[in-house]
Amino acid sequence: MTYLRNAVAKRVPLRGPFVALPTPMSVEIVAGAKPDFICIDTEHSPISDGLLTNMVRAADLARIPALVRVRSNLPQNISAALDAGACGVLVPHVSNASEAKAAVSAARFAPHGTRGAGPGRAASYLRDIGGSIERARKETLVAVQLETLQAVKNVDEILAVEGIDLVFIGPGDLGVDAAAQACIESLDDLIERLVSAAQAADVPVGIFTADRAASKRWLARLSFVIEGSDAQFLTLASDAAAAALD
Ligand code: 3PY
Repeated sequence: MTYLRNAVAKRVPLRGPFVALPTPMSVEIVAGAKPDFICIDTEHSPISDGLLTNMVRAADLARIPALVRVRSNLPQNISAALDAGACGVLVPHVSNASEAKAAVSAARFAPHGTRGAGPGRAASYLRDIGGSIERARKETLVAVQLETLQAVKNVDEILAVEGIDLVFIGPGDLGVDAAAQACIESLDDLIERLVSAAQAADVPVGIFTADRAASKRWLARLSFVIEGSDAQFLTLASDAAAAALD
């Protein structure tokens, strides 16, 4: 059976949006367009853990894999997403090997990590603890987000961390960090360095873009793109509707 981690490993081209609006309705609306996956964004939204569970439930009903961008690289954020039934986590702001190892450890059960075996939704509430652990060992996707100059500097050591399924480039934050540190290298060059390093290490690599044309270009080179967000789609549609009334 194909599951998201497997598709990422096989470099199947995958595209899907962030879902940041804190409601399962938004998952249902976005899922109706049949993306390959959605990424529920708890880093930049007021999505509580309880609400997150209902959003994952809505994605399950629509048969769309739900990845969760966790609030931060803390074990409790990572296990909350996975215990809710997410198929994987995207961990923001990973800048060196020890942060990457911490993300992998929190997301994987022993012997590959330290995730606690909570009999929550992912384990059918006590009915399937063993089965859910076996499934998680096979299917849980661990993606780390590279979005700082430190991550560019340390990319090879991050790529060497065992258990990382995907490195994901955040051009927005990388651009902010580069500007703040008066980096003389262009954002495009920094991104290219990350892409080349990941490809040389044979680790799947993805990127965020809010632009459809850029998304098509990236999908021709990388196999994983997060395209915009539900909030962005609503903004664009609201502005277009307002302009049509002018
Ligand atoms: C970035 O571009 O930095 C992101 O985090 C995408 O949301």
